[in-house]
Amino acid sequence: WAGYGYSISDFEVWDSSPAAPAPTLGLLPRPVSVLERAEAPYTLQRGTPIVAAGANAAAPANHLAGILRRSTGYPLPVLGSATAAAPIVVDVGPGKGPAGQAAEGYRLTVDATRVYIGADTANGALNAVQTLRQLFPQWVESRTVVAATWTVPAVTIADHPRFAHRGMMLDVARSFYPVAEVKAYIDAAAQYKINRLHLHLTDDQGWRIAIDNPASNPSAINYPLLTQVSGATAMTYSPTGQLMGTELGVTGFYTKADYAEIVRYAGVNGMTVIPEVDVPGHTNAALHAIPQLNTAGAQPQRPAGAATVPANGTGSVGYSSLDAAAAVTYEFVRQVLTQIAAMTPGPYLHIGGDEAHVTGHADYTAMVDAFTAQVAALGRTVIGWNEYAGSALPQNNAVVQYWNGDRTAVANAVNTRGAKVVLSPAPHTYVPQKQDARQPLGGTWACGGVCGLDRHYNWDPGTFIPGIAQSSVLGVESALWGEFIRRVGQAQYYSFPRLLATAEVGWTPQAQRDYADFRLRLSVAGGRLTLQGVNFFPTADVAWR
Ligand code: TNX
Repeated sequence: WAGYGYSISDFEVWDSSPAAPAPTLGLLPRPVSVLERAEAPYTLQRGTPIVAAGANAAAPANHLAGILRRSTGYPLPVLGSATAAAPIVVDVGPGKGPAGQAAEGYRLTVDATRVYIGADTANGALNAVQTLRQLFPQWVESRTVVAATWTVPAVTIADHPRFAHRGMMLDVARSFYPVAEVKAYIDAAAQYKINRLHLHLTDDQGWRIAIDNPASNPSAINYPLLTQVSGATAMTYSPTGQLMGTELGVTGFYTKADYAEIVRYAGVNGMTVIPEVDVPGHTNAALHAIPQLNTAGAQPQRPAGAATVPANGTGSVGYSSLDAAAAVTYEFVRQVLTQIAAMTPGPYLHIGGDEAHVTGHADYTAMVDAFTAQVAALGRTVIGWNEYAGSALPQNNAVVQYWNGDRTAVANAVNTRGAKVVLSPAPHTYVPQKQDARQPLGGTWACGGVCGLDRHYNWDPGTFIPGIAQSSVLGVESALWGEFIRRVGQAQYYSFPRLLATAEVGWTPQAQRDYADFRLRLSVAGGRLTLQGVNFFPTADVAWR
């Protein structure tokens, strides 16, 4: 056998025992270095405490305790570092993780008497927690208490991610996901070390984030109308013209308190929230809600006598635009970005910029240049879809998210403006594309047919954009567009298991990735996902067991 699960440096301590059938710890994503030792396993006991050593260890230690309590029924108290000889130790501080991997690296060592997690940061320790839970029997994922022997095999793991950005995008604009559903989606993804939650908050069909009236309001815009009017609209048709019948898009919106709760919950799970306000196209919902935006150059034009344009719940794209010539456009976008920045602790604000098909080139550039400058003025890093790559992006302070089209423009933005890149190429990361021909709904444009698990796994983000240094690639992101996807159960059905491919593409060194090996590990994940209630698609590409 081919040294499955081992790194080269481990071979010196590996004896020459005969071939064994497909040994697998089933770890997803595959860690950089795993040494499975032929020793007695660790067994969790009812009386075991978890020790949090270091100020930043409490959160990951509590997260671990929360995961283990649910199925074991053990109390698993989390203690301060006074009792450092305890069997489970979460040790966070400088130099505790693997050398040179301070941001997210971790060590995980298990022997018969002890589980040790060492990391420089809380996020590193959280990554170790997600690995450790996968080493327990699958019943650890049960939502009710199970009588089991809770063993963990003796291992030595040293691990860190290939890319800092391992994201997932949820389109809450076409069809809304209430906070509880977002949390369920976070839970399912966080276990695979997905660490960015990109919320597509606004589009033609709906506006999902509450904005208050500011003290200074030159155009007297009634900002709460955004959600009062356009929180009540959503998709009505699929883009292929199939009537959605009872599955109309879900309406709703996040209050500022809801959004804060999503940010908090994401943070507990190691995820940074990236809010997107899509401008200058994809803005019918804003034009429908706010009369002042309906100036002469805005698209579509409001009917004679009407204050705003009608709601449009179809899936057509590229028909709406803000007006580059109207001062109110810039006042509005600045106010929205300012309020969203104030409730977003993460460093990024996403301004969309995609598919502005009715916006003239000069108008598009004028608006995007202004909006990217507004984000920079708010002290944040702007992200936009790759259509905006040719704009005057803030120097060394912009991210291009590639989905389709011209890769040369992305390379130019990197090489002339110091931009970074997040990769969401449609054939490799778009989950509303069909993953199996039997799926009744789903796009086929990205792959000329099915975009199966293999397409999501077999690509290299490091070489995808020719002519840029790999260090310019922040990472990868799965994109869930919502034209025909309703509720978290369907979202999971389209995302899983392909999101696990993206998770591994973003985490594991290219040279250690292998599709057959991935499918083997994935085959044992189905039981865990089932116990968690994650509605994954049982693709025929995997021999589920
Ligand atoms: C293109 S990808 C869009 C979205 C659609 C998606 C799928 C991108 C930046 N824009 O508006 O939802 O295709 O139809």
